[in-house]
Amino acid sequence: METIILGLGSNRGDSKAILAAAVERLSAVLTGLRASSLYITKPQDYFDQDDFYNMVVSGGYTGTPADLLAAVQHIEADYGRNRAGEIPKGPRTLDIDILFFGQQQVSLQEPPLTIPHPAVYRRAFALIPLLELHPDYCDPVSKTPLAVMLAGLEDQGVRKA
Ligand code: PH2
Ligand code: MG
Ligand code: MG
Repeated sequence: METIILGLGSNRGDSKAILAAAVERLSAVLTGLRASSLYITKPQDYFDQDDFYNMVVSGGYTGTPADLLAAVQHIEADYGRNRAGEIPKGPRTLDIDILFFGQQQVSLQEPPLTIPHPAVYRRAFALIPLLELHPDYCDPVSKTPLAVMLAGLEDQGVRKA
C-alpha cells in the first residue's frame, strides 16, 4: 500500500459543494483518507480567471498509478469536467491531480501521467494544504523537505477559506 497525495481544485460552479462531494467519493478510493482545510487561492499559470478553491487529501492505495488516474478522472467527469472543451490551465469545475504516489517516480506516455506532479514544487496552493496534513513531508526525488521548498516561493495569495 502506497500513501497517495492528491491536490483538488475548483473555480467553476458551486466549488465548495463540488469539493466536498469529491472528498466523499475519494473516501471510497483511498483508505484512511485525510483532508486538509479548504483554501482560496489566486490563479497561477493562467491569470485571467476566478480565484480557486484548493485542498489536499491523502490516503492509502493498493492499485497502480494508471488505476488511480482512471479513478480520479472518472470522478472529475462526474462533476462536469469536460477536458475537450476547456482552456488549458483555465477554469474548471473539478481538477484532481496526483501529486505524489508513495516514493514512486512515474512517467507514462499513454495515458500521459508524470508523478511527482511536475508543478507541485512551485505551487503554494498545493504545498500549503499538503504541509497542513504532513508537515515533515520530503520530496521522494530530491529528499528536500517540502517546507523548505515552500519557504523559497514568493507569496502566491493562498488563504484559508
Ligand atoms: N490549477 C491550474 C492552473 N492554476 N491556480 C490555482 N490557484 N489553483 C489551481 O488549482 C490551479 C491554478 C491548472 O490545473
Ligand atoms: Mg489535473
Ligand atoms: Mg491541475
